[in-house]
Amino acid sequence: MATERTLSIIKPDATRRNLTGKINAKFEDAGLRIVAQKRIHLTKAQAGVFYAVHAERPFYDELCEFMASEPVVVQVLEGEGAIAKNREVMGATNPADAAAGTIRAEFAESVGENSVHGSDAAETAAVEIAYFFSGLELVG
Ligand code: YYY
Ligand code: MG
Repeated sequence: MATERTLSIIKPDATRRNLTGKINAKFEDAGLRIVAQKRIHLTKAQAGVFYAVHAERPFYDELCEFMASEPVVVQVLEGEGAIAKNREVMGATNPADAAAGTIRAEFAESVGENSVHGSDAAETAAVEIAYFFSGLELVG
């Protein structure tokens, strides 16, 4: 399997509870390397562009409000099969369905406030990384 990069976001429910370090430890324990990271406070409009794929879904407005409610930590994770590995470490979207030991099982508060985002495919990872980072900020 090839070395990949994926876009991760530690969401407002997790930054609010000061869980950045605990979540980063989960990534590192799984062999994912943080090659870029910054703490930012998204506007609702910026969150809306990021989640544009969900624009027609009933939860879209609430999702964008939530993502702009407090700071987030955006990061690029690198490793063998990083996209799938990160999804595995994150756990299912709904924490009630997330496997034991995953970030969402341990930390997520609800399906909406579920602590982390991770890209779902190589194409989306490339677009999402470029949304937040310039090439110079990726330090592998
Ligand atoms: O990729 P992932 O975050 O696991 O789930 P998506 O289906 O892409 O949905 C993005 C985001 O939207 C999810 O993390 C929470 C929110 N959401 C929601 O609030 N209610 C749903 N029924 C589904 C998703
Ligand atoms: Mg998704």
